[in-house]
Amino acid sequence: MGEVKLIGTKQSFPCTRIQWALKLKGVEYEFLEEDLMNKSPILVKYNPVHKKVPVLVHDGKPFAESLVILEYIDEAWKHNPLLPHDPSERAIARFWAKFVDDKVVAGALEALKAEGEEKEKAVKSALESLAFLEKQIEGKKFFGGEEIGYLDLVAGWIPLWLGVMEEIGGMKLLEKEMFPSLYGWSQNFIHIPLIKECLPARENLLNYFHASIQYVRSLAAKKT
Ligand SMILES: N[C@@H](CCC(=O)N[C@@H](CS)C(=O)NCC(=O)O)C(=O)O
Repeated sequence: MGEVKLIGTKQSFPCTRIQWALKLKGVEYEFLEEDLMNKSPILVKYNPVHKKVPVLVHDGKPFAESLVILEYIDEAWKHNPLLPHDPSERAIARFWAKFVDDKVVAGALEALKAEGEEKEKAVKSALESLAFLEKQIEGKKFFGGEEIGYLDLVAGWIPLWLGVMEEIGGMKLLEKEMFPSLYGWSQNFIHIPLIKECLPARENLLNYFHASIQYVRSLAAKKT
């Protein structure tokens, strides 16, 4: 199995994706908590391009970018597969994973940051992206079917992180009436013990997002 270390932070959902994958595979790992305000030499050494978490270090070899790391984990430890077996289904899962990061995460962050008229536009756009995801989970227990799979881990930030973004941003995105399937999935997912045990405390996340949004707004105010 080899030595496995995960460089990350508890508040980061890309890092939580990796913790979930390692736990689903039953892989023992050491969690190296990173201070993103004062990045460690080991983070800079292992992810010199982006200097971001998560970084998975397996037998001394570093891997960055959470979607890439999830695929690595799935190939390095083949039991309890995360991605579907069929090549076309694998490609489709990858497509939606990229959509989650490029459109759903980015859209929710835009809506969180925006103010005034811009907020209305950003919320509308985030809702359009969520509507596409709703279609993907309709009639299914998990995105992966009967078992938790790759796309569930990628979308797994929605139940907790999106709720925190909604609270800080004074907006509602995941409406039960508008997105019944996605809402149902998120309630089910967050209560699975293995999923729950890797989640950060909601209070800590609220403080983290609150501080981040104030910082972003103070930078924007300085520019104007
Ligand atoms: N696309 C990357 C995103 C990683 C990312 O944005 N990590 C954040 C924490 S959630 C980070 O390390 N930020 C530090 C920085 O931007 O300097 C992934 O999926 O791994």
